[in-house]
Amino acid sequence: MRKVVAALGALLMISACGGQGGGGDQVRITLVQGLAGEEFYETMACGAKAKAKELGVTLDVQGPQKFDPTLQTPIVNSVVAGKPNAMLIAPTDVKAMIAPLTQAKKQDIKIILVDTVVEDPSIGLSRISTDNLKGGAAAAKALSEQIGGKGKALVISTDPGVSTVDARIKGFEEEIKASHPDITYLGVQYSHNDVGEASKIVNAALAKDPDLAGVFATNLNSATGAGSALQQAGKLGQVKMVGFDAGPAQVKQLKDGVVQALIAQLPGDIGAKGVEQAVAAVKGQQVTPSIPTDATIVTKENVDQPEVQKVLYKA
Ligand code: T6T
Repeated sequence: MRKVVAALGALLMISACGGQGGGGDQVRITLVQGLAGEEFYETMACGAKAKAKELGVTLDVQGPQKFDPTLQTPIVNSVVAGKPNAMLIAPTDVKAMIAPLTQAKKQDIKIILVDTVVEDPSIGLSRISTDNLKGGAAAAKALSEQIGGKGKALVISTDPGVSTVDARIKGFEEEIKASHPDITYLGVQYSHNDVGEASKIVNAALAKDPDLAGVFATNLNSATGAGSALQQAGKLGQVKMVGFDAGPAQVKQLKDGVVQALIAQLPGDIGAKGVEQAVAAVKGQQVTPSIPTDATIVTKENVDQPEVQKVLYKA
């Protein structure tokens, strides 16, 4: 019975954003997510599927169970073996994913980078992502505003070597250094994209620095874990938080006063634009090397506005 319910759940998830993209069988594209089942990448998959359907191409979506290059590499290898015309991928590490993607390139699979990138700029005909450096700076400004421009601030990220969150940290640090002299920056700690680990980091930070004023969490899981630690420690109000991403758990934390600002990306647009670029590359048409997508600062005050509701991630 449980199996039937699980199978039904899987079917419902697929139909929630219009089913697998498809129709024509001329162009075959695979999207390799950074992490399967996570709201950012599922919203990206929805955007990609809708665009694939519109353009009459076939889209298959795969992703690892953890944001981890050792799990993403075998997926890329098996996608390459199936020889799709194009691959949209969010590489989980700037270095480790270069070798498997080089193999894909050698097979003439058109590679489009969605969200994250690798250090080798020759990989990826097009790169579509948020301006994460700018997003990190925006997070610093928002956090500074919340803590009155002074006090101790901590950053919680996933792992070094992930291009997006590394850029967010850089943007945050540069902004604090340049314009917020009374903020004491405590540095960055890594949660390995694990909610429980992010909570532990915040608990330890509170024990060491009971006067902690602010936290910037660079992505979904870091923010979920950091926020629940602040809530459980009874620190709401004293410690202010800004988080990247806007999944259902983050929006709840915003409404509950756990986090004061969210930076919402446009994962659906990233997926859709990725498919457009992939199709153009396969058809030998002009491809745009770099496409920045927008980010929106979501607060308790604007979260219910219709244009802000549109940028919140799908469950
Ligand atoms: O923040 C997104 C994504 O942009 C990043 O590359 C990895 O984490 C997320 O998927 C959210 O968890």
